[in-house]
Amino acid sequence: MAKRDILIIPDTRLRLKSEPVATIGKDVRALVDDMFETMYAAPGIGLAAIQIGVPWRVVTMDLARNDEPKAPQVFINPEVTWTSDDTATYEEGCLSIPEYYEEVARPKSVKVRYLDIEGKEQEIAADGLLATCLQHEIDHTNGVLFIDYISKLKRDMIVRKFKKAQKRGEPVKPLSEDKEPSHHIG
Ligand code: K1U
Ligand code: ZN
Repeated sequence: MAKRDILIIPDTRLRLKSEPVATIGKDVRALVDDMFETMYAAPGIGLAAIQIGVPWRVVTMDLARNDEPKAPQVFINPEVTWTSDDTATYEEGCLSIPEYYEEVARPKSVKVRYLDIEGKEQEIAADGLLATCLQHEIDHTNGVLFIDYISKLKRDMIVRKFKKAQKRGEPVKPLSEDKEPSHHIG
């Protein structure tokens, strides 16, 4: 098991459409182990393989609270098969866009078909945080980021800040700590 580096925007690999997994062998199981180690260390509640640079349709997740036992979940080739008409808004974060949180409205309930780690086809009906997190992670497998659902003005501002920080080799400060008036977003 190894903790891997998480890609940060504007890394163009985050915009790739990941490939379906054909066979769940040793390589996929090793990838899943590395994804859990990386996700728990971050810490995060979900991770898509492309976030560690692997363009395969593999997602890990653990929505257990700190006071609950670990509840690791793996979704291979996950596909949304149904979405509710009603939406729910959740303040989302992303390990590839550290320190930024924005409210995103998505279908409140979804059904997702996927393969489990044994290669068995499963379908899950999800709502609440599970539905939000599944949609966020499936978006990653399609090269979509949660900032694609916010205004272009805010998105451009965020991407610009990360590009600037990357050039300077600096970490990015949360927008709330950024005192330059021209960077205010609201
Ligand atoms: O995919 C990712 O970038 C992981 C992301 C998942 C996610 C969070 C919120 C809404 C939708 C999807 C994260 O895990 S961000 C970190 C986070 O939410 C968190 C971290 C530690 C404890 C609790 C939450
Ligand atoms: Zn994310």
